[in-house]
Amino acid sequence: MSGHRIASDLVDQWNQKLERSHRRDLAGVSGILERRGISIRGLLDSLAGFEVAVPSWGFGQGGTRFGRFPISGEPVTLEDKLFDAAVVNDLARLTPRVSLHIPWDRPSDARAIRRLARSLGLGFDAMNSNTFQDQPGQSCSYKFGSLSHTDRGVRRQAVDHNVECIEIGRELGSKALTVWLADGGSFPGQQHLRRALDRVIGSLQEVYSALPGGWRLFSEHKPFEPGFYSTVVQDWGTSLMIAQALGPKASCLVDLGHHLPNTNVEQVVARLIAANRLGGFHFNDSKFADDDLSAGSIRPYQLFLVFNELVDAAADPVVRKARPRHDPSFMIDQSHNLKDPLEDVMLSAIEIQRAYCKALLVDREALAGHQERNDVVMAERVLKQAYETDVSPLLAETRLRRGGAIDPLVAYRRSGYRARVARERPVRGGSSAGIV
Ligand code: PSV
Ligand code: MN
Repeated sequence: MSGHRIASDLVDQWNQKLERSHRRDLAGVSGILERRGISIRGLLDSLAGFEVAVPSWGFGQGGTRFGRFPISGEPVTLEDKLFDAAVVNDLARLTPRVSLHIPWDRPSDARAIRRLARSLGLGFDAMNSNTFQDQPGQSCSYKFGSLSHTDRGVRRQAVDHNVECIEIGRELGSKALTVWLADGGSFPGQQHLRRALDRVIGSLQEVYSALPGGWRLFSEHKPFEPGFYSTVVQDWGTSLMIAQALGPKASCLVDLGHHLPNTNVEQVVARLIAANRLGGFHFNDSKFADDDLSAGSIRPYQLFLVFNELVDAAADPVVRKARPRHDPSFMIDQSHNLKDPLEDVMLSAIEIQRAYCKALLVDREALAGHQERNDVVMAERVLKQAYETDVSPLLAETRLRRGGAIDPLVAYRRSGYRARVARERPVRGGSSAGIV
């Protein structure tokens, strides 16, 4: 069993070496922020409450349509993935929950997995169903759709699978189901565009009625792929129609990579907040399409602007009064085809936290005033001033206070974790293609 956590005394040792320079850096940024009238204590309190879930499928090496080049020590079992997730959380102290994909991560003994997770300081976030691939032994094929299929039997199978995901999630302590559908078509005429959506809504109503109390259902949109002509849940508008048709436990999930080029994603977020149907996020970044690149690696300003909407909404009395409560879930959904997945999950979580922290620095009163007076330059300057502040020492301080590493990447590399698990875990096949 590859249960190698990184010993906390090693983390402490490395922290001690870095502590003096960290204190100096922290004093520097604290001075700047205090001059702006920002309370460091309030900032650190908000950061202490911020968490992001990690994807179980993000710990294996991803690939492209053309090939996959595995890294040594890739996790093979769900247990392996939990050990990797625990390392990320132990060092960054930011990711205490794991989001599972079924059947990729179907636990053979859910109670034992829940116990193992707890012993590693982890819990479970949203469950993800998978009706975009056929599974061995399955009686119907999803080649022409799942919840939208013309055949009632296929729809039944897809509904049952989603209900099974809820049941597994219930045993694990999860509280949400994320539904992403590959349903759509690659050629005009293939599908009746309106009826396909009617069938998805009908099927999801059955899934919705199986949600236990306190659970939420997230509907995730995506414009294309695998369908290259039409996708049934192609954008936030359709996703919102679905959520509204289902009921208050249903809301929309925004995967940052699931938009056509140049979409104003922060405005999509603002609209979903206005409709009180923003359920959560799949964070990643993209240059061309659904590239699943590391969060903040291509468009860090966009990530900041998304958090700017979230921080603004959290302080808005209208949003605060809304029922069901505005409480979006934060999850990472990435594929790592070149980087060590464990390093990238960890660093991406920190980039997301960085965007949140910078959004907390926005002088909202000043911004509102400039907006009222239509002072475009000053309004933008307020945002830029927050965005350009180096908040790294505040993030490091948050980790340190929670028992994590000042520099988690160096701590991880020095720990020799990857080499240790490489000795234990069998090598997974390399040449075949595969996104995840
Ligand atoms: C689809 O591209 C997606 O974003 C969905 O969230 C899936 O569940 C995930 O990727 C994993 O393939
Ligand atoms: Mn996603």
